[in-house]
Amino acid sequence: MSLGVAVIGAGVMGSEHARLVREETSGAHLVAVCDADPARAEAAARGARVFDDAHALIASPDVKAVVIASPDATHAEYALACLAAGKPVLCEKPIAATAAEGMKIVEAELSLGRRLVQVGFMRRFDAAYREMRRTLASGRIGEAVLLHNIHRNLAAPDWFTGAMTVTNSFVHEIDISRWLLGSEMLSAQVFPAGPAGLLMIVMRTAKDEVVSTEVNINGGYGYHVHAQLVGTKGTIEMAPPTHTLTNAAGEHGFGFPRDWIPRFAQAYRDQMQAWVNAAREGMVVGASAWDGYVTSAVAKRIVAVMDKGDAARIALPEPPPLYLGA
Ligand code: ISE
Repeated sequence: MSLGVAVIGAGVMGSEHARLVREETSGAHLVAVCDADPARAEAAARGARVFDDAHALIASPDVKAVVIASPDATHAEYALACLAAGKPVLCEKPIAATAAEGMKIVEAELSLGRRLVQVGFMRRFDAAYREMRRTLASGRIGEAVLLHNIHRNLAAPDWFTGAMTVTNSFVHEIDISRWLLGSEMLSAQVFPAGPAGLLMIVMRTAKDEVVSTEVNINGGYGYHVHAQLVGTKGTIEMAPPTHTLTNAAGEHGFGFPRDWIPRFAQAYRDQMQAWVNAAREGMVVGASAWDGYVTSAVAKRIVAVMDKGDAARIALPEPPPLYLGA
């Protein structure tokens, strides 16, 4: 039976998730969209029901699974309500505005005795990152030593505060670096560079790998994500994520999109299909609530030192058995 999916939040990501459910996902249909702005909700719903109260949407009997794409500060409240209703959730990153709220979601799953939350770390579904992980596992480039990440946005909106560079953008590198290397982060140091919005963050893992990341929320030319993994016997890095190269105006090359949706279009599609397939089987794939909590806990330590230039030690609790092997 087709899964009735509802989307909370009809901004850039919520509208895209609603479109994916409507047009590009098999085994699911869009039943409702909720947003404080009714016009935005109507536009994303395209005939599905519209709510202005997320709790009423979660309680609705035809809503069998929920995508949370509302502002970061509301994620935990809605994820906890979905868990209380026993409904599977695809929650946009970050899982919560604080690590403590992220832990509440973990605790709610522990008391239910099962996992219902997938966090929308869509890079885990990206073909390039997947190939880098497979290549490392094959032994072809030896043991991992270094991971260099670049994460540039075109321009940050006014409401994007300093800490959000870490809690909203850099959380992607925290998650994907843990996933690629299979290591937890032990320490981090932040080197602010140039004008506001550019951070160089260097982390060391429990296996002594070094992860360097340029997070630049005002890169000025487009959306650009790159990674290069250095091993003891070779390296693997992303090739330009385009299918074509253009010759025009005396130049040869490819363009950068304005935001992450075109760059990660297939990853978002695959993430949605994988979530729906798993939810229909009563399972969860992708990043777990524990992964979401860990990224927020690491982000919190980084935010605490980012203005001081100190190195932060990162101490994480052991994962509960529910999350082992997840
Ligand atoms: C945005 O919210 C996203 O999730 C994008 O994937 C990320 O690259 C961007 O920096 C964030 O602001």
